[in-house]
Amino acid sequence: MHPLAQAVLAGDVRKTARACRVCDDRLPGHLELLRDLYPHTGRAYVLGVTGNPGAGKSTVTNQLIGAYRERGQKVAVVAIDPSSPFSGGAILGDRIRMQRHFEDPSVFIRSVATRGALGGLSRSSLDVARVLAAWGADVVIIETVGVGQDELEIVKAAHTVLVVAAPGLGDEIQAIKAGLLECADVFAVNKADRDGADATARDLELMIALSGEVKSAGAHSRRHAAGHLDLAKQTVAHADGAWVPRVVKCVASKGEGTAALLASLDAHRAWLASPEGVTRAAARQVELLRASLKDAILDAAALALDAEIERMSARVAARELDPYSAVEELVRAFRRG
Ligand SMILES: Nc1nc2c(ncn2[C@@H]2O[C@H](COP(=O)(O)OP(=O)(O)O)[C@@H](O)[C@H]2O)c(=O)[nH]1
Ligand SMILES: [Mg+2]
Repeated sequence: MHPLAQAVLAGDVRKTARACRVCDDRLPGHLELLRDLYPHTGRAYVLGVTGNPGAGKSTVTNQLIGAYRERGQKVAVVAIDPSSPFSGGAILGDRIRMQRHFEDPSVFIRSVATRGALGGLSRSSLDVARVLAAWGADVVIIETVGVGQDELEIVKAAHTVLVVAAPGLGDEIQAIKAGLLECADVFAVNKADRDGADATARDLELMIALSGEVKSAGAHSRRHAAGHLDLAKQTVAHADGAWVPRVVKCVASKGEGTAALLASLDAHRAWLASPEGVTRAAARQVELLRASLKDAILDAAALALDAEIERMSARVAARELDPYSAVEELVRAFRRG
């Protein structure tokens, strides 16, 4: 067993921090460490929190930490903010917003550095999340800015995806563009103390209802599973057992709405045990494994074909070879091993 694995499993905070660093920086032995820890990571509930910068993700996270702590649960937070990799400003802000939990030995807050490598960010964040699950966290919250493919990949690895939106930022439209609507399980419309929160919540409800209608229209001929929209109650129900994303208004800076938010997260967690929930988890697992495989193959190919890639690039640049044939040739070379 990796020397750090035992300490992580024993709940040693300092050594767990070191284990996080080993994984984040991919230091020698990190795969061995992760392999040793993996069998102990299945118990944790992983919550992905995403949304535009400034929407209130860290403030909401702070409230959720408090709520889970009240239940006596151990909580870990992995905070990622690719928007400010150098200044560290966002991370500092996050620290301030989560400060009251920094002294609590049952709360572990870890920030993950951004890296340029393709897929690197999602890989290190998920690895760190696993270390923290092995440390004994009942809940692992991964906070990330929902802007890119990398970030979507990260939250998709979570059991539940919480998207934090705020009025006046055009978050409803952003959510569609960024593909968030497809992967959000719960929307928090934060800053409900400001104008426009009702409108934002209504827009989101409507978009959820419409996307539900489209989905069930496709399935209609098969199983007559049309969703119905009840605007009066602001709820949408699907007959086919699919989860319908919920929209909850809150004022995270004052702790208002946290209980309702938690109730929705709990409801989603319970849904995950249903046949439809199990099916979704399986589909997500396939996606995840594909993504890891892509990373691994890219790494392996870049390593094995380094010289070959340079040679081919020179030939393409000199127009002796077209790029399509070059790629084909590289794939052949990689297959030959
Ligand atoms: N008015 C108001 N401001 C809030 C609320 N929640 C957070 N904020 C403020 O919004 C700013 C951004 O919050 P933060 O949690 O750092 O957002 P993040 O970038 O999404 O993590 C901070 O100045 C917070 O104090 C809220 O419910 N109402
Ligand atoms: Mg933040």
